[in-house]
Amino acid sequence: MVNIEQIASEALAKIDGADISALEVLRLEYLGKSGVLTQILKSLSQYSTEEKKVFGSMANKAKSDIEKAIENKKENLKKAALDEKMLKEKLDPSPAFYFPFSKGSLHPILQTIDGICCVFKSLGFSVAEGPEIETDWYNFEALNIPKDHPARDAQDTFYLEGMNNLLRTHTSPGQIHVMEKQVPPVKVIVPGRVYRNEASDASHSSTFHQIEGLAVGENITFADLKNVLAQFVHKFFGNDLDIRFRPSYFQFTEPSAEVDIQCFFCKGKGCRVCKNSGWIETLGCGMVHPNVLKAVNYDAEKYSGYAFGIGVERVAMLKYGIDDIRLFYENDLRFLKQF
Ligand code: 2U9
Repeated sequence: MVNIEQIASEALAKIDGADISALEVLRLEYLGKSGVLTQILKSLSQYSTEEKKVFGSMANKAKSDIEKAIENKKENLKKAALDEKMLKEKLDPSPAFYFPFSKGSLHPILQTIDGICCVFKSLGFSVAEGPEIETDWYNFEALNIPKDHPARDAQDTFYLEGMNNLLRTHTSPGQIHVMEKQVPPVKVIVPGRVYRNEASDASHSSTFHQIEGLAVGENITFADLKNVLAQFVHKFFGNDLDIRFRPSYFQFTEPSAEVDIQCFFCKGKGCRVCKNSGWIETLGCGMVHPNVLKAVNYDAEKYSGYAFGIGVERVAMLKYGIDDIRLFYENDLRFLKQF
């Protein structure tokens, strides 16, 4: 009888060093129809019962050891091949690898709105939004701009069917909605898109953006307004800049003022940006007109408040040195990619 144990150990050594195609050859050599072990098992019939028992169990063990070794080796080879492939192709499962487009960015107007809102939030204001289509009452009447008043000329807008609905000319109606729902104290800013019926040029557009602020409560004075606007200017434009208030006129505030900040390009010396005045006109403000408080059923004897309005495009143009407002709305990627 051949040495079955030796045959098995030779087979296991060959299996250990084989590649995937050599494994199949070895399987046929040992376990195939005319394979070494198949022949041994077939030849058992010529032996005595006692010998059959001994050789039979040795041959069956060798057969099962070789089968298992071939299966294990096959699995190991497959895993090693996959590892090598991953390493070669440098598979990177991060999204950037599978998404080969460049990242976009927020529009400069939105970036400016976010920056301004962030400062006012740090000063205790909450942020609210209102609809762009308003009624005549919310956009004009409640803000002390009655029908046929000449102040409506400066805020001509786009009227919808029936003339009662219109595109809002300022975000102030947003504050009216807030006051209707809330008792004082109120401290809110309303950012958003507004509309005016006017021809566009380098500094005017029929669609633009505002951020308006409002604080109403007991004992609120012009000093509170000056304080909050000075803090805004210092936090947003620069710590060392002077501000000045000039008397002005708005229907919804009394008294009213325009706020100039010292030119941040020339620090007040005079340059092309500030037209040699040393000052840049930046926002409007005032104490809320009692008629506005009455329109939302607030007690105008008990409560007072201040309000202010900021033109977002104007701030963005100053901040980024943009000289034509129309660039914001053309969606030209050569312009937008700079932000
Ligand atoms: C309520 C009452 C009063 C908001 C105010 C201004 C002054 C102002 C302009 C700035 C640049 C408009 O975009 S702009 O052209 N705004 O000067 N806005 S006071 O006053 C309010 C708001 C809401 C209930």
